[in-house]
Amino acid sequence: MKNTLKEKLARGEKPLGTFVNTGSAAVVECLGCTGLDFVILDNEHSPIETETTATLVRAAECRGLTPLARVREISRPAILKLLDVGVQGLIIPDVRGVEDARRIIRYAKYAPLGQRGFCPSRKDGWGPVPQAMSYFNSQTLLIPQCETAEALAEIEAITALPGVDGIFIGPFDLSISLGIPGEFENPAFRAALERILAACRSAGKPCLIFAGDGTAAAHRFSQGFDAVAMGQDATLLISG
Ligand code: 3PY
Ligand code: MG
Repeated sequence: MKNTLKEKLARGEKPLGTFVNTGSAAVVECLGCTGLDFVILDNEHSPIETETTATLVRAAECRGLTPLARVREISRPAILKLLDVGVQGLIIPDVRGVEDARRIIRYAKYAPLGQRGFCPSRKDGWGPVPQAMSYFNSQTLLIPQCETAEALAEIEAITALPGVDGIFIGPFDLSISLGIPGEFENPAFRAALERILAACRSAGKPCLIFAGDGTAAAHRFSQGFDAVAMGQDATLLISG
């Protein structure tokens, strides 16, 4: 299936999405009716596991939402199972540097970029043989998070890696890791964001970020971020 989020990013369309923590297919389908561009099915900070993710992917697809997933950890099975149920991109938390990024590429991209294992599965209609490998390499958005001081220190090397398709900034964890929890206007935090944006620009890759609400999302777009994940389905329900 074609990755419409990837196309929108390439056209500079500033896509907007949200995290999904409820695990509800009905909620995902309703989000698709709002005109959002993508959802991130959160396998890190919510009870959602791979089996539920497969159901939510179906719900997203039926309403034209691009389904991404945030993986629970950097491991071969965690990454492989999410990709095989048909998510169109992975957000990878807690990256600690360029070696972690290389490991992610190894697990998530087929040869020659990486060493992803192949098996007919939901993503390919349980059909095609490995000739589809280069197609999936091109369609799968692999997006490490920059949310640790260690990743920030190596962000230029991470963004330059072939196989890394963009960076997603986690403001909460990044500020905690920098010793300034929640201080999003602190000069050190602002400088970190500028450094990550500059690294993405020079690698020609999109820079995505989390924002708590619509006002914060508009602010991030005006600062030049390419896509924003605004809140989560649960917070949107509460504020609604
Ligand atoms: C963070 O702010 O740390 C995130 O990962 C956002 O989801
Ligand atoms: Mg985080």
